[in-house]
Amino acid sequence: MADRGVRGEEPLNREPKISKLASVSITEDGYERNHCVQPAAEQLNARTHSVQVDGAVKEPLNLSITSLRTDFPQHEVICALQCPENRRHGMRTLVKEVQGIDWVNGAVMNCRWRGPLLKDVLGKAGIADSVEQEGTHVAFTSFQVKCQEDSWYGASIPLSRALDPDKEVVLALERNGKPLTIRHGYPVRVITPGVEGAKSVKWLDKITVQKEESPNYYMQRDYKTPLPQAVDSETAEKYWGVTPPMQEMPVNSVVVSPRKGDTVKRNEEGKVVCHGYALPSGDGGSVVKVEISADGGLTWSEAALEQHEGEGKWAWKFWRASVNMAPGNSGTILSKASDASGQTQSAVSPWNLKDVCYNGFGEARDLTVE
Ligand SMILES: Nc1nc2c(c(=O)[nH]1)N[C@H]1C(S)=C(S)[C@@H](COP(=O)(O)O)O[C@H]1N2
Ligand SMILES: [Mo]
Repeated sequence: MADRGVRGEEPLNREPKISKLASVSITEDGYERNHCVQPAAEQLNARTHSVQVDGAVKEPLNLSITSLRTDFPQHEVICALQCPENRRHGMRTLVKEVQGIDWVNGAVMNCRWRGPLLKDVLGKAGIADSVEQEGTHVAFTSFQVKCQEDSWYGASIPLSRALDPDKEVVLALERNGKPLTIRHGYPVRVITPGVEGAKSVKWLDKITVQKEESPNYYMQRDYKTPLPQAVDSETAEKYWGVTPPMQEMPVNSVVVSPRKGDTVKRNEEGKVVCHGYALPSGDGGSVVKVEISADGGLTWSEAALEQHEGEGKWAWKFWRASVNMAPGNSGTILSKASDASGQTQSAVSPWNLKDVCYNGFGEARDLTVE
C-alpha cells in the first residue's frame, strides 16, 4: 500500500504517520523536505568532502569532515527541526486556500544533533575587522544538486545568531548518535535550533560571511510570510523584496490522538484521554503550559507535560490530558501551548499566501464520543 505521507517522490517530500512520529521523544523516522532531487550516494564522500569558509573572514578555510570532527569541540543539541509548512492543511481547510504541498502535522522531527558549533568554526576563520555584526549575515550553500527554482540551494541567518553560543547553531555530522544519512544531509548539514527548517542547509559546501542575505530563491521568494495583500503569485511579486525572510518559529501544538473523525470511548469518569506534541517559539524557551478545550475554546484545562532527559529549550514536549466530553458525534478537542516567553496560540493564525507558520489551536474535530 502506498505510504499516505509521501507528498512527492521527486523531489522527496514525506511526513511520517503522526502516531508513529510522536510515539518517542527522540524521533528516528523524520520528515523529508526537498527542493531538489537528493544527491546520489556516489556523489558524496565524507573522506573527500570539504566545507569552504569565506567572505568577510580573516582567513578563508577549507575544512575536511575529519577536521570538523577533530579540530573543534563537538556540541550536542536536542531540537525540533520543523518545516514552517507543517500544519498547512489547517490553514487551507480552516481559513482559506494557499499555495504548496498539503502537509498535515508531521513535517517536524525532534532529534539529537552533534558536530562543531558554527561559532567555533567562524572563530577559527576570524571575522574581518571591518564587519559590523548588525546587518551582516552568514550564508550556507549547497551546490550538490540543482533545485526546482534555482540552480543551487542556500539560506542565511544573521551573524549575531551564528556567533551566539546560546543559539547553539551546529554543523551537524551526526543525528541521534549516527553519521547523517544522505536524506538528512550527509556528510554535514547546518542545524539552527529554533529557526525554521529551510535555513538548516543539507549537503553543506560553503559558509560565507556577507553583507547581504542569501540571494537564493528559497530565501528571497519562499519561506517568507507575505502580506495578506499578496493574494496570488502575481501580486506577491511586489511584496517579496519588502518581506523579511522567516527565521524563528512560533509556539505551536498538535493533537496527535484522537484524530479527526475518530470514535472515542469515555472512561469511568466520563472523560476522553488525548495527547499530542507542543513546540516552543524560536528563542522563547521551553513550552511551559498546554491547555485543552472540549467546548470550542470557552473553557480550558491544563494538560500534563512530559519531561525527557537532556532536552533543552529547543525540544518539543509531549502533553497528555483527559477532558470531559458529552456523548455525541460532533466532538472537538482543541490544544493551546504557551512557552516561557509568554507566546501562545490563537484560534487560527492570519492567512498568508504561502501559508508558512500555521499555528492556530491544535485540533481533533468530528469526534464521535461514546
Ligand atoms: N540542500 C538543501 N538543504 C535543505 C533543503 C533542500 O531542499 N536542499 N530543504 C530545506 C527545508 S525547506 C527543510 S524544512 C529541511 C528539511 O530537512 P530534512 O529533509 O532533513 O527533514 O531541510 C532544509 N535544507
Ligand atoms: Mo521547509
